[in-house]
Amino acid sequence: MSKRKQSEMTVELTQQGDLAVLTLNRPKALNALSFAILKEIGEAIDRVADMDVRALLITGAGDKAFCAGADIKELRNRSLVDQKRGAELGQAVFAKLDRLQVASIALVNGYAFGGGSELALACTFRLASPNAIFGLPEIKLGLIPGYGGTQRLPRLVGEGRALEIIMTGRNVRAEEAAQIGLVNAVVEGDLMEAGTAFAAKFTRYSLPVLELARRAVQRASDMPLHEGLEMEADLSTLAYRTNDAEEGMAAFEEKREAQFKDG
Ligand code: DAK
Repeated sequence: MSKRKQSEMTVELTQQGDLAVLTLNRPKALNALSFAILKEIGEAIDRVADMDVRALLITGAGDKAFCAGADIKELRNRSLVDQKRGAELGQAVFAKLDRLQVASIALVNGYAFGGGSELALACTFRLASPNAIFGLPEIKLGLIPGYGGTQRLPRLVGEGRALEIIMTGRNVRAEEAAQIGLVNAVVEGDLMEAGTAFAAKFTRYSLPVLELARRAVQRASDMPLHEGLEMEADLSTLAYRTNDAEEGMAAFEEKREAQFKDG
């Protein structure tokens, strides 16, 4: 836990039922990511690892923005060494989401620009409100994305689309984001409720087995097919060794609902 008082925190972490909810709470600056906030996000993700939860929801306070990106005011007049460290900090914080034992869902309510889009891209899933607008506008500032956008966007939407979005810096509205696979769904109404319902579609399954599925899929684009298949054989065998696999298959035969125990 940070030494800062909870009241001074710009990142809030709460538990709602079996979900952790991380809220970026700096609405006056459209939840822009200062380096202090990045560190708080990292600390909060570390705390999620110790919580008894089955998924993490990430959202932005206010009705205008998920997150308007890196704090541009902070990016100026820094040495190259500091800039590199800054990029590595953002990358390392967002990469914590990959290693978290539970899946993460970005609830994108409004603008998700630059680092905000990159945070959403680092989540396992993305849900968007109809007014959500994504973009990697770094090129307009004379920059390129530094918190994982050049790596995660092409993996999700393909190289051609990613290059076009990054090199033009254009906005991608919710509807298009869904068409190109940048978001899993556009949802009307309360985004938190939609996120909770989305999580409920998978959180009743075995947590360690869900984690194995995430690992296998996430690493697919990092390796040649034959290596990926080898990894899949290993991870699927690991899943087979769990008590939950035994229970799942027994429940099928006995025509009853499986009672998974996360083991
Ligand atoms: N940083 C700091 N303040 C921001 C901000 C941001 N990214 N976005 C908005 N704000 C602040 C505004 O300055 C304004 O503050 P006040 O002037 O009231 O004090 C307040 O939030 C409300 O914003 P607006 O008045 O502009 O609101 P509008 O509705 O008119 O416009 C907008 C909303 C989202 C279209 C607009 O605010 C906007 O264009 N914001 C900037 C979007 C953006 O360009 N984001 C940054 C992308 S670059 C790195 C390398 C690269 C990067 C990071 C690190 N390293 C090597 C370390 C790049 C990262 C990025 O994210």
